[in-house]
Amino acid sequence: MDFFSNQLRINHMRRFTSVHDLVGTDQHGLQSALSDAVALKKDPWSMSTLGTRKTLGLLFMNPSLRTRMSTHKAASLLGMDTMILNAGSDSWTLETRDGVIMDGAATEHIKDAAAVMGEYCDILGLRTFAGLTDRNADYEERVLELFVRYAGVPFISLESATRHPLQSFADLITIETLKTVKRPRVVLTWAPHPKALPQAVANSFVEWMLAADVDLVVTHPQGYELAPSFMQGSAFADDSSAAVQGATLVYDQNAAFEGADFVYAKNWSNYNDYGAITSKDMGWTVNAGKMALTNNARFMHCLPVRRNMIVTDEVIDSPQSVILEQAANRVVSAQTVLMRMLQGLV
Ligand code: SN0
Repeated sequence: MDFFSNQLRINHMRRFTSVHDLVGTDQHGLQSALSDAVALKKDPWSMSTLGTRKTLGLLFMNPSLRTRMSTHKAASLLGMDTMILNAGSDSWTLETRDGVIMDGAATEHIKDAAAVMGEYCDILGLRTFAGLTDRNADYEERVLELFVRYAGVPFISLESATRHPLQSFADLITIETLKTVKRPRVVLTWAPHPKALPQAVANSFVEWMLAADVDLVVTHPQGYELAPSFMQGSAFADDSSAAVQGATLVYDQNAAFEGADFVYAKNWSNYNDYGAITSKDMGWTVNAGKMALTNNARFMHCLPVRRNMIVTDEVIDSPQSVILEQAANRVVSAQTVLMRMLQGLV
């Protein structure tokens, strides 16, 4: 079943939910977005009046450190005001299922919250993690789509069930600014974790890397295969003639690391046995021995990270680790997206 075909394109509200929303059909689109990002990184205050008298509203259904602070900061750099709500703690508990009888704990429907926030704000953002129980609901992005439909203003994803586009854009900016070869070998490796995590960061990283000028290799234990539409680069692609080369899957982590210029570690739970953890094999932890197989690769992780589970202290605290550059570039990616939205380009 193709979860991506019709469902999500019905809703044409201006939005940033995946790489396709930034790049459109223009094959130079990504390069031009990257140029904007590099210019803003160099001169962060260059557009400081673009967002004057505009308000950004951010609704968090799940915890956040980087997304909350970097998006707020990005808006400030553009002269925008920001209002942030944490659902369930400093606002009402929200119902996200459409059409249910609200006789339980949830006080307000997300449709009403979105519509009201849209009255107060010029751009709205939402964070909503995958539930990891109903794959259809997650991969159809039911919560995000409901919110977008009722928001009535341009929308920016702060991580949804299947993607984390602001993170992936920051990751791409990091790779572009640090690469020493034109087309680097980028390896996304699964690593062990005590809890079931969504596939969003991994899906999204694959999606952005396939749109960029890199060789992408994905490595994970058997059973951790990502959704075929992401691995093939066809998720969301409207035009099936736009053949994108997919990611290369290598089950042997050591073989995958050979010659790598960037190693990106991330845990995710099963897509096929949806939400299951079928391995916690510490043999997959990124350590110095594995990094020695690479082409002096930079180590990347989106954070938060479980140290000495995903990666050893030795590697994450080494000069090869670029986790802080990635986190810093979260401001740049958010600022670029907000700038383009204010300019009417997204
Ligand atoms: C989230 C995820 O999607 O994997 C957010 C990453 C930006 N990560 C977690 O929820 C980590 C939780 C944990 O227990 O380590």
